Amino acid sequence: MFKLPYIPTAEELIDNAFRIGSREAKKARSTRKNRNVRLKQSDFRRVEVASKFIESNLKSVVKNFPSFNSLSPFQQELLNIQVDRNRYKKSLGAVDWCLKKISALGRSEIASIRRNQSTGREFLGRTASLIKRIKKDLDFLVEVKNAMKNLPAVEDSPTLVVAGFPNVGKSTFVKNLTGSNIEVKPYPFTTKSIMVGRLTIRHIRYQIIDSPGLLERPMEERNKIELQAITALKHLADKILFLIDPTQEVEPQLKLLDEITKLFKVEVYAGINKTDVLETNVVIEDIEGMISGYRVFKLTANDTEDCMRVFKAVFALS
Ligand SMILES: Nc1nc2c(ncn2[C@@H]2O[C@H](COP(=O)(O)OP(=O)(O)O)[C@@H](O)[C@H]2O)c(=O)[nH]1
Ligand SMILES: [Mg+2]
Repeated sequence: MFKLPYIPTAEELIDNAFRIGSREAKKARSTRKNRNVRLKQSDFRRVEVASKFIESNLKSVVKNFPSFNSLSPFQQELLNIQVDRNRYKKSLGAVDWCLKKISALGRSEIASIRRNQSTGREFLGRTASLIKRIKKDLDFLVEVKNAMKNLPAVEDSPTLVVAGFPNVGKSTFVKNLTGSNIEVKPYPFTTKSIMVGRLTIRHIRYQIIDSPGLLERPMEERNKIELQAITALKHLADKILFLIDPTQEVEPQLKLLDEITKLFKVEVYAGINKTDVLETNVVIEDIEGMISGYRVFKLTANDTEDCMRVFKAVFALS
């Protein structure tokens, strides 16, 4: 989705710059000119090559890193849950500061070498300590990069977000409909981030989003994983399918259903899942009675045809 620059570690940058500098310095020493000229040439090349190398590596980080503002509002919010946006800006600023410092230092050292006032040895030590000062920033940018790489690629197409408590069958539903390799596990909180599946019906592409499970609790107590689900609901959902697992405690699930309906201004459908494991219809009828304001589907997410029936009904495709 993004082309992200390579981010060297501080050690790597120092090591490589010095290695390339000393290789070029050695080359300059092996000419036939007289000794003083050769030494000066060698000192000159070491500083020139090392500073250019550092400059171009750090420039690539600063120039090629996508700015926060170039991301979609959904991506910005999702990224902001994982990495602090101000720290991200600060880190890029620090890298820019360092590259300018080293570039200026390189230029002044080169001038001193030309005037026989320096051998350029000091340059290496000062450069290393400048780079060490941005070590944490470079490490942090690697974190940002990884978070960016894992941002889901979403399209501007009709989107159903599947929501509900953990372990109610959300991933099973999305996986069976879209064939995506979403993880389904018999324990809660398997889905840790937003997963997008796609489905084409009559030449229209639909997105179905598997969101991490939510629990019924105040927004300020929600963890990072839950906040991602909220973000997906807020930015992406055209419709929400709220799955209910009748084999778990039902009341908190219905509370969450109401909360979600109030929070997001899109149509919310209720799906009573796992109907295959219920021995009687009593529980289902009870639940239906409690959510009479909703359009309710009964389904078995394990059954692909059942999932398709519900999906088509949600988008009024018969
Ligand atoms: N019997 C039965 N089990 C189901 C059904 N849907 C999901 N499951 C099982 O419930 C567990 C949790 O499913 P999963 O899709 O990971 O739930 P999620 O946490 O909401 O994504 C898994 O063991 C699924 O196989 C269903 O319709 N019937
Ligand atoms: Mg899941």
